[in-house]
Amino acid sequence: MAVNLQEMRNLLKVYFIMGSTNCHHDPEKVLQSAIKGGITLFQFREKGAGCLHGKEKESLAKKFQAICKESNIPFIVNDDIELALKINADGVHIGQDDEAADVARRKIGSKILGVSVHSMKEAETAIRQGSDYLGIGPIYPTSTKEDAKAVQGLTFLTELRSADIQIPVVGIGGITSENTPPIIKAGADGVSVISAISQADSPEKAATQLYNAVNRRM
Ligand code: 3NM
Repeated sequence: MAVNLQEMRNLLKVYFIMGSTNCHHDPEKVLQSAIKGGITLFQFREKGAGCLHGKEKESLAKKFQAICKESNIPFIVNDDIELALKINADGVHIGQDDEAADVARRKIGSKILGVSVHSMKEAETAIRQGSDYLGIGPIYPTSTKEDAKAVQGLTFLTELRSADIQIPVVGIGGITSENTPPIIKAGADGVSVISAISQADSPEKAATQLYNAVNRRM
């Protein structure tokens, strides 16, 4: 799935990330509800205590992928390039501790490639090596990612846009619809969330509120 710059920007608006450990309810129902509410992209991120491995992980990935396919929501796999290739996902997202972006790019061809970056140097490398978008965080405090780096607020995002780096960018970490507007104002194309949707009483409503916040309708 090759995407152009504008398509990528639109896909990042409400980027929902989830694995089996992130929700209290049936994860498939949570994903369906989030899609109804207006998420624009989905990432399967199976991490943390009690997460699934092997066949079980692949089986859940395929269930999520089928749900996304029904609604034309691209399906991204976190870290696990082999799984992404095996099930023909639409893309992968990698961090700095994973394979280098150029290696990932060679493996996945024209699929979507996202990279988490925390400095100008990392951003420039990720761009040179062929990433389609950058993830920047944690913008706000988060308890969802155990090994999250220090909260960076909007400093790095602002620096990146001041340097006229135009690659599509999504903010991540502790984001809710209430604290979304400054992130968009600082130049992000969208927001990436786990708990704001996966732990919401109504994932549908939470996704709609995020969509409205990104599009400055609140
Ligand atoms: N990556 P929540 S923060 C997966 O800073 C992830 O790179 C981060 O979860 C980073 O929306 C994070 O519940 C967790 O805060 C996001």
